[in-house]
This record gives sequence, C-alpha cells and structure tokens, in this order.
Amino acid sequence: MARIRSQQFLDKVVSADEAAALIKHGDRIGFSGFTGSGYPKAVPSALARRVELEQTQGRPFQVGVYTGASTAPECDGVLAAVGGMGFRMPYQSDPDTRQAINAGVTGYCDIHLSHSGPLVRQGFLGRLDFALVEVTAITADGELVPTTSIGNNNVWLDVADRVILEVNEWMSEGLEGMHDVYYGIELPPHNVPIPLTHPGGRIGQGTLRVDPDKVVAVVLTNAADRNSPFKELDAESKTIAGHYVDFLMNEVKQGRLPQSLLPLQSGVGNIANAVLSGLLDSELGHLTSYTEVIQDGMVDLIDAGKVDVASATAFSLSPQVAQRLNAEAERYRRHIVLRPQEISNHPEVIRRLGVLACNGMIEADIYGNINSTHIMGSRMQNGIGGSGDFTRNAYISAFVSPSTAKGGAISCIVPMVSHHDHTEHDVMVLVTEQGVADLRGLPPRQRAQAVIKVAHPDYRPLLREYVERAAQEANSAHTPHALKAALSWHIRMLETGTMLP
Ligand code: 0RQ
Repeated sequence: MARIRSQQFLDKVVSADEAAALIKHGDRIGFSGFTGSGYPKAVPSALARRVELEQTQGRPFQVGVYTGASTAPECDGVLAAVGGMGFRMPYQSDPDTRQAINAGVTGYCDIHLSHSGPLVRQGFLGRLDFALVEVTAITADGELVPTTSIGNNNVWLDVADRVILEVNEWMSEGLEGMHDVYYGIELPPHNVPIPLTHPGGRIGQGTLRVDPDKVVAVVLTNAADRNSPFKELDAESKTIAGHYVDFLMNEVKQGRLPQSLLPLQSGVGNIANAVLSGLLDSELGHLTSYTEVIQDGMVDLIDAGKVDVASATAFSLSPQVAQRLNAEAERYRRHIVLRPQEISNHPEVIRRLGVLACNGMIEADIYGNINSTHIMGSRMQNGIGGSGDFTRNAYISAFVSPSTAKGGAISCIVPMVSHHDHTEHDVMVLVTEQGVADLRGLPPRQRAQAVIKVAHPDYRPLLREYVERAAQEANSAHTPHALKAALSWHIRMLETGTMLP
C-alpha cells in the first residue's frame, strides 16, 4: 500500500475480480503494455474468467483490446484463449491472439504504432470505455509513476471514460525519473512542432496525469514482466549483424555518417539484438539510440560505455537483464528516457534526428519491397508495429533477415512479395548473411541485381531466371514482372512444402 501515496486512491483499492466486474460486453479498453512490459498483470485474467462464466451461461462477452504493442500470455493470451477479444489493435505477438486473429474470431486492425494513439484521440475508433493501466506508484498529488513501458498510456488515461489502475510493487521505484511524458500534442490545426532535438532531450514531465474522478478501481499486484529470454546468438545472426556494422563503418569512412553515427533504431527479435551485440565489438563509441524498445543488447552497450543515451517507449528484456535494471534503475535513469509512443515513433522527430532504422522482415522482393507481417500472403504473424514509422522516415532504412527460412525450404528473397508493408521507395538497404544490398539511388533493374546477390545461392539462379523472363514478358517496362510467375514460389511452397522446384 506504500506505493499509493494518496488517500483518494487508497479508498479505491479493490480485488482484480471486483475491478473486472465493472467491465461490460462490448466495452473498448485501452490496456497498458508494450513488447511484454508494463501490461496489467491481474485484471485481464479476472476478466477472462468472467468471459468464460458469461459464455457458459449463454451470454456473449467480448471486449475491444487497444494496447501500446504486444503484451504477454497473462494479458493478450488469457483473453484470446477464451475468445474474449472481439477487436485488437495495434500490434501483438502472442500465439493465442495470432490464432484468434487468423481464425477471424478477433478483428485485428494492424496500424502503425505512431497512428494508434492519435486515431483514438481523434475519435475515429469511437469512445474508449476504460483505460486499464499498470503503474509503479501513485504520488501524493495523484500523478502516476509509469512502469517499464509507457506506450499509449497517456492517451488512454486522457480519453477513456473510466480508469482502472494496477499498482505493481515488482516495478522498481528507481524507475521514477526515467520517464518523459510530453503533453504538448494537440489535434490539428492546433498542433505545434515537438521540441525534441536530441535523443536524450526532456520536454515533458516524469509522471502521467489522470483525472481522479475517472478512477473507479485500484488493484495491487506484485508480478514480473513477461521478459522472455533471447535465443543464444547463432553464427548466422552474428554474420548478419557483422555485415550491418561493416556497412555503418563504411558510411563513416565515406564521410556520410559521423564517428558516433546517428541515433540507432533497432526492431524486435533476435537479429536486432544481434546487431546491438555486433556494435559492442566495434570501435564505435558515444552512440545514441532513438528507438521504441530497449532490448538486452542496448543495456549491454550502455554498460560498456558505448551508448551515451537511449530513448524508447519500453523495455523488452531477458529475466537476467530485467533484474539488473530493477536493481540499478537509478543508474540506468541517467542513460535511458522512456516516452509515450506517439513521441518515440513520431515521424517528425525520427526525420529530424536522422535515425538509422534497422528492422526484421518476413520477405523482400527483387525490387526491395518488404513484407513484415504476413506468412504466404495471408497469415498474420505479428503486425507492422513501428517498422513503418521508422522505415519511412529514417536517414538510412535497413532490413535484416536470414536469406532463407524453415531450413532452406523458403527463400526470404522472392520475385514478388506476397504482402506489402514497406515499398521499394522507403527501403534503402537489405542485409542477409550473404551480404549487404545498398539500394540507394538505384533504378529497379539495378536494384534487382543488387538484391539477388544477397539471396541464398540455392535461389540465385532461380531469381536470375525470373528476372530474365520478366524482362522478356514486360520488356518495355520500368519494373518488369512476369505476373503469372510472380507468386509461383509461394504457390509451390503451399503445394509442395518448399519453394525449390
Ligand atoms: O517461424 O515462429 O514458426 O519459428 O517467421 O521469424 O526468424 O523468428 O524472426 O523473430 O526476427 O521476426 C518480421 C516477424 C521477424 C519481426 C518479424 C518465419 C520463421 C519463424 C519468425 P516460427 P524469426 P524474428 C519495432 C519494429 C514487424 C514489426 C517490427 C516483426 C517466424 O521482425 O514482427 O519490425 N516485424 N517492429 O520461420 C514464411 C518467410 C519467413 C517465415 C521467417 N519468408 N516465409 N515464414 N519466417 N521468414 C518493434 C515493434 O514494433 C514493437
């Protein structure tokens, strides 16, 4: 109870079940949570029990779930498992949620993370019935100390009709002072420039605001974030990371980047984490980061004195590194700023700072179009997340991936992507274990030649064959495609289990 320093909020403490009982079928709820951190730990499970009970009594019960990004099994997972999620946005990576989305049980609106809060603020998605937000503490004057993520919490708290708070005692009180919550965003035509000119800049306040009259329940918890461990870095990830770091070093050598680079953005997943580890072994220093997720690799770079300051909206750490952060939050606070995602992912700021974006992909095509989201053109994997926010506005936009998947049965470089997330106009660099394709300034036919060089050797002759056929069938065309063959690799995969003939 010591975390709740205001009597007004102490009076509202209830159990998770009592809080969940306030929610009705059809309600739209803005959850806290971003890449497995700072999501509510108790009320979602209580809500899932309620959903099951209502459903066994023959009454439908589904809610709309709005978050920052992915959450965890105890949040997304429990609700999806009982079919309790009618609507979901903007990003997820949970197996049960993925299944519910692909089965059509959950309507999924896969939008850019930077658009998600503003769309709700603008009223395009209707009213928000509840904000369900985890916090570290409630101050004596009723402000909220954020946790290991901020995400869209500021928006949900501002916009929602009613607010349920979870105060999680597992969160280190040392987090207080790490956050920078900017309250200067207005709707057009009243918007003004965001006055952020450095990744470590502070332009807001340390706490989240909430109207105490809207708070209908406060629940106490003590539970760790999801914090799933990263895979051991394999040789392939290290090779990909090495190629990307070499590319950056060459940019420095050519005088196109300063010695301390420009702010780094790195996407989710193991390869992105490997890239950060690759930087650890490089001679680069005084680096900065303007990204959305701080992974283990970034914390290691801070510890090694390689990164001066990192800005993000959330952590996504392994259990060991989460413990380190929790134990030494006061020290990390000097090097880390957590912001709302409408600032961490804001196109204006990303463009101004000149961010170096590096994200994973499902597949790329010969012209450099990218599919980040759909398996074989149809099955949702996770979502576009922040990859579009950063790719479209980066100083240099890169995608990193092994050249094949599923033991070589799938080529991640294909004639035509089966779903488009990032177009050739936004994609500057492609990196696989085979090398780097620098596509900047290249017209389509030359892009194809550069991209084929980073495809797996097993697939290169097939790609060359395709390019020749496309040139014959569409010989007076700017971007030649042989339309009948363009998706034949995917069709072959679905029919035979491999893209190889
Ligand atoms: O399948 O799960 O069955 O093993 O796709 O692939 O290799 O584990 O890659 O974890 O780095 O994720 C694009 C999904 C890559 C991620 C994506 C199969 C593969 C595996 C996952 P299994 P890996 P990663 C900021 C940036 C969008 C959001 C984003 C992502 C599974 O990077 O979600 O960038 N990006 N946000 O076997 C069929 C292919 C395949 C394939 C891989 N070509 N065809 N299956 N797989 N390539 C952060 C946020 O936004 C929060």
